[in-house]
Amino acid sequence: MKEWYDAIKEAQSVEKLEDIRISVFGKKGVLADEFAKMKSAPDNEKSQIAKELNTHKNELMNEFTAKKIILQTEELKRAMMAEAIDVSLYGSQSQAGALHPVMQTMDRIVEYFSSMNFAVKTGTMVEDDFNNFEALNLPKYHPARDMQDTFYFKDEMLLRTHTSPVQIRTMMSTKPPIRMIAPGAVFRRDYDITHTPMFHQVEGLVVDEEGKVSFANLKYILEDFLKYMFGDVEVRFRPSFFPFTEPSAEVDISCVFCKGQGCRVCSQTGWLEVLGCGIVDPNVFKAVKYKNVSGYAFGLGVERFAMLIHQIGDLRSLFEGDIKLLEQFQ
Ligand code: 2U9
Repeated sequence: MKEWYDAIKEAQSVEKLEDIRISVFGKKGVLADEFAKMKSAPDNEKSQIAKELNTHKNELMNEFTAKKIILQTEELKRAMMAEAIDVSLYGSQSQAGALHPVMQTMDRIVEYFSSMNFAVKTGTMVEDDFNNFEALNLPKYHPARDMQDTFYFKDEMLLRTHTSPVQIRTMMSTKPPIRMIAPGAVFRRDYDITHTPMFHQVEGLVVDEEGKVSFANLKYILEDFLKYMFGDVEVRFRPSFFPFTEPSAEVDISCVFCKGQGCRVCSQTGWLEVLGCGIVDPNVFKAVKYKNVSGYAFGLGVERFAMLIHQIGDLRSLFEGDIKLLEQFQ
């Protein structure tokens, strides 16, 4: 029997102890075996053997119970240590997101025009030929359509090349006066360091009774807006052409990098082109059945503004999802 006392004493785990219990106390265990053997012992020895076996049975059971408590306590302690949480450790950090620099710029532009009482209107990115081209004095086969090649669906549906369809739809559904901007994503078949197939525009339109809206009004608001966006810059208007405005102008600011002295960014001219604008062409009003009105309109590319504000060299870098670049503008 001694070896079983030793076995219990030396058991290292509850599992091992359980094996020992089965070997000693089980139906086919050592004690059962010894009691069976006793039956064939001489009668006068039986009671002595039974007494000894019962003593072993009780003592082994005591040893077993005590050892089991010790092993269970140790195992519990080990498990608790393994699961312990070090509250002094840093947690896994989740990074707070931020608005993309293009959206930050867009918000600032919208903020200016909202403060000047312009309503903010949006539309759909998939448009039809009439609202995107025809109504804007860009009939089929007009050469100016080449500059706004886009992605076409069937049934004359396409990805809008500018946000102008929002102004067309607004005029088709509301009477003048109109004072609105249309911010949003637009699409063109373009790809180089200053053009991406998707970019963002903010366009503006003001329409009122004939004679109430002038180029002077347009000039005032755009100069004020550009000073709001870029600080103390010079602003100049250059005659230009757009199918939907007549007369038309392109608007430049003095170069924000060299203060007009001439540098690589402004191609030594001292000026940066930032906007297009003009007096709304009568053909546009004809298309939306507006009579006896006049209006001005303007358009700008938000990415170009973001690049000039943040001094970003390659437009495409804004769309690469590069966290290191984006983190700089939080
Ligand atoms: C209506 C009538 C007229 C919107 C205008 C521009 C001039 C212009 C460019 C700026 C940079 C496009 O994103 S860009 O490449 N836009 O120069 N946009 S006038 O004229 C309108 C719009 C709607 C009904």
